[in-house]
Amino acid sequence: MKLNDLPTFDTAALRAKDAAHHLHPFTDTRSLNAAGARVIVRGEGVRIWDSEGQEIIDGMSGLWCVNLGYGRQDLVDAATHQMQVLPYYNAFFKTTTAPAAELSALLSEIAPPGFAHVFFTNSGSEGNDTVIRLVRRYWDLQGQPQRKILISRHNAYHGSTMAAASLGGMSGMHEQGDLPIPGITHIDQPYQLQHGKPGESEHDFGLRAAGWLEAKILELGADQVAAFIGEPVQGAGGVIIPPASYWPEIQRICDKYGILLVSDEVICGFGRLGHWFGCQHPHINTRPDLITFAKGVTSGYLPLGGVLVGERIARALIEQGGDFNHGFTYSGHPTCCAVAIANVQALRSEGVVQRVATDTAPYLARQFATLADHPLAGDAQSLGMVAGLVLYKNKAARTLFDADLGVGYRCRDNCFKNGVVMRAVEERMIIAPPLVMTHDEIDLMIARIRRSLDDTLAGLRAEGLI
Ligand code: PXG
Repeated sequence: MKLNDLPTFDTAALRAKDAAHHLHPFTDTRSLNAAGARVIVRGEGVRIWDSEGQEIIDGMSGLWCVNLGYGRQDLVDAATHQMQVLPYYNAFFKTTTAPAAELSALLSEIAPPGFAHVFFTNSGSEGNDTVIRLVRRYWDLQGQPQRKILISRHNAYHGSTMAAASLGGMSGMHEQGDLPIPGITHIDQPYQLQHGKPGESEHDFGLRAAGWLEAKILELGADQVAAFIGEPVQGAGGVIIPPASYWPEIQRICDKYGILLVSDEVICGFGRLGHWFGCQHPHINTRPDLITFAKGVTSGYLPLGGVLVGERIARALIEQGGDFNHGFTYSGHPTCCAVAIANVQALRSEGVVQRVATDTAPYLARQFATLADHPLAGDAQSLGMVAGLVLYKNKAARTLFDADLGVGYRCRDNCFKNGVVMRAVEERMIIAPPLVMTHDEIDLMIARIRRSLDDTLAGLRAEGLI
């Protein structure tokens, strides 16, 4: 469909309906309604368009998920075909469907060695709820039912259900709803800007940050601890890329105390870091027992998530476990699985994951790093197709703006105005563009980000804030 073929949208009427009836996620409804929501009506490649015709480069792949970009007819065809043949059937009572069986096998082909099984959910949040069920069931079956505690990190994001939000370390979420639920505790994140000591090398900081896990295990008693969960690179927390020394040390500590390691790959999976899973990136290099996935498994075209279950847990569950009393109506939804198959096949046959590693991500890294010469920006870093920088009030002195000024939000709004989606997370500005972005599109995206930094700086100067 061409843009010109689209129906016209009555933006004011849509905004009014949205304001009157739609409660948005993670949103202050009153201030959103005062401004009015932007209505997104179309996507093609790495671009989206709003109802007023503005073209915008989607630097966030929707919400870290549209890995293949928009407008993929093969994914549409896969969904259409499956909906015509069998839109839905369940996997509960001795039945399966062709897409669920095929996708299970395909995932075990692309997963790291030892991952022969998958449990399907609809979302990453449900995936992480499933992780808790699997981990506790595993230790029950091992005759160690007291091993209940999961250790996570402050400022982690693991989802929005009660359990996933508890696993996450977002204080704003914990404050609303008496979270975390019992049996979940947090250590500090490996964010050197926040926790580094003067003069400390990145390497040493990474080892010290991993050491917080060992200290927590010793504090709780190793025989009480079931698992450690982390995102290879924290996404929603602001693209926090840990030092290379961090994850291997976390792995060593988990091994030492026999604690399960869970890699939450809802963002880092399906090629985002240039490998099928983030744990395979040499910078991360872990051997998890469970891998949570969602988002990129379908490039966001339909909702699907799940948990890849490593050998030791799968064997216990299958050989000793009997019924596993857990599942969702839409676990293994055939239409979602059909789209996932088409998506994985395209990522593979078009060499997208490989190209990210050898070409697209290195190019993005070089171009993104140039932003650090802007007076407002520093620490511009990326890993694979995620990148983040820090907005500094005074870069030389490494001082940050007062949070009340909302400088990140000003910058984000300027980005939208200039035709690029970039997210603000406190002092950090972040992107996670589609994996299929070309060099020219990267150049254009970086130019628009630079212009937005200029506009933000000009605005701060005009108000006498800098
Ligand atoms: N784990 C990770 C690492 C995630 O990034 C989830 C779990 C939960 O997935 P579902 O499918 O339940 O949303 C996520 C989701 C943001 C933002 O502001 C990020 C996510 C979701 C919503 C907002 O960056 N990530």
